[in-house]
Amino acid sequence: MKRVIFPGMSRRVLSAALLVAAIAPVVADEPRALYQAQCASCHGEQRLGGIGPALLPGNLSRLTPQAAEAVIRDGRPASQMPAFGDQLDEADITSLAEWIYRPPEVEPRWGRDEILASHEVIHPDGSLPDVPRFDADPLNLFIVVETGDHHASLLDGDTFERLHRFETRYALHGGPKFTPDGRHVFFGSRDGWITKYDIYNMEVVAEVRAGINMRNIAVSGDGRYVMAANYLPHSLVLFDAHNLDLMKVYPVVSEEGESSRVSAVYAAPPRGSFIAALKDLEEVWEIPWPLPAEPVVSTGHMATPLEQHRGHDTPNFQVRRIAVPDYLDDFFFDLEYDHVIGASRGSESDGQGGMVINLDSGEKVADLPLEGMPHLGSGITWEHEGRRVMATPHLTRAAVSIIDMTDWSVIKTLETDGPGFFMRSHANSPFVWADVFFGPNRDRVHVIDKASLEIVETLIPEPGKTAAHVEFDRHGDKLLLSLWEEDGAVIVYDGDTLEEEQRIPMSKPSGKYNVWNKTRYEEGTSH
Ligand code: DHE
Repeated sequence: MKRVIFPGMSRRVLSAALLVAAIAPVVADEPRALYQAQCASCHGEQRLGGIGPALLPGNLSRLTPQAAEAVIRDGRPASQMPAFGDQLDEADITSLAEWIYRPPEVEPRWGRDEILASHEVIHPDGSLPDVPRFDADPLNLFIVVETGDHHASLLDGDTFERLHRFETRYALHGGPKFTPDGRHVFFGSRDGWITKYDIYNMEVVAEVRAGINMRNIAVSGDGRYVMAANYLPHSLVLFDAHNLDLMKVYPVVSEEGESSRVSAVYAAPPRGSFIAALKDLEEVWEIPWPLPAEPVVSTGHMATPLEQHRGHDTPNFQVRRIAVPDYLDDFFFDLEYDHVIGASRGSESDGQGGMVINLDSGEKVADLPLEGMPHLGSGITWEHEGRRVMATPHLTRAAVSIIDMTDWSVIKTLETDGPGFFMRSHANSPFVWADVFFGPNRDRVHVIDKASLEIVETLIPEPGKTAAHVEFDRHGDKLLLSLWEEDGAVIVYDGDTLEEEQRIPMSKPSGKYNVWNKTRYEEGTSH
């Protein structure tokens, strides 16, 4: 058996892998040693997850052992799971697949007590000054997540000066979420940590660990609550956003007692609720937060109490179960949050399409022919010839699909230079930016004209280097694109001329998040 070095693996992870390998010399027929040598650096020594998901029987219910062998052999598209077929023989692959279905020696636990014990308030809410310690427009700042050395940078969105750079928890995933005033931002890490950062004072103010293997977090439209979605344990966890005090742990279990991982949780401000995508149950969960007495005006779609509707009478913080016809673990919402467009992935029936569910009635209103794993979470919308359209990239198909949201028909399929991960625009921009994240053309970015629905330009900022994920400034004038490499950069472009203006060195920058766009739920960005 040969030893594997993961492509693109950071030095920190690599040294962890080598350390594990050094401690546990590999004996070919011993699955524990094989696992430690090949898998532990990403999936955790105890199989509790890391950069990769937890590998325990309770988290593999949608994967047959044969499919697990195929993933080990061939890798998993659209994830960081590489193919081991060249390094491991069939006996090793079978042995590893069997190992991950064995019950753990000690059942992992992360409940109330563990969450409370992890909680740290560094600067209690209200104890730091209320005025920014910088001159920049506080609504035109960018947060840039740097996954190479686990840092984040705060950029002035007008001058692109770096105001602060600070260490984050290991392997942040999902977008950081802002309070509606744009003063605080919350980060979620794959290993379960939630960090609250005070942008005005450029300080981490509170932290808590919500789970062992977490997916993402959401912040309520009024900025008062934070919800975390976990793969391990199977839970949603609610916190008071002020100091990250624990409010409630929701075990995610069906009425028949079957438990489920949570793929992700989203805030739906017009509905006044959190919406959770469940990985192992054919249900969507909606959990309302208390509606404010006064209208909240800071998000684009939350103007008056009249516009706030729930379409149901579920009490605050109680779960409303919405039964759906399939597993739905990747979501996109219409602007009003009346409908969720969902797609199933992570099972053998991967990526055959999507469906549209009315969140009030729970009824399926349309099927969407979107084979090739649409990445709905990256979808964006705009007005086209008097109709609202949405566009989504595909994780396993070189295409961008454009859908008319009035009748849910696919009106255009654009051929791209490879499967993409992220798309972005801004209401003030005539263009949509779509990256080519996978394959030999991962150094390319397509620019699509919103009026003609055609690719009008393909940029190659740095040949051979992955170019991905765009975010506009608050005005839609300039945008940032990541050179997604260890010695990477964010590149500032002019949104109209498409000319490069400057490069800011960064360590494998992934997502970039503009305060205005996020707090206003700008139509061209993720929410
Ligand atoms: Fe993500 C967001 C799921 C792999 C980088 N990713 C999201 C969200 C979901 C999701 C549900 C939206 C949550 C949110 O923002 O609150 N991602 C998944 C997967 O299921 C998948 C395919 C497999 C997995 O390992 O989890 C996956 N994601 C990746 C990566 O491999 C990426 C490229 C690198 C990384 O850091 O893990 C990656 N995902 C991101 C980023 C966002 C994200 C940067 C936020 C995008 C945004 O602009 O809002």
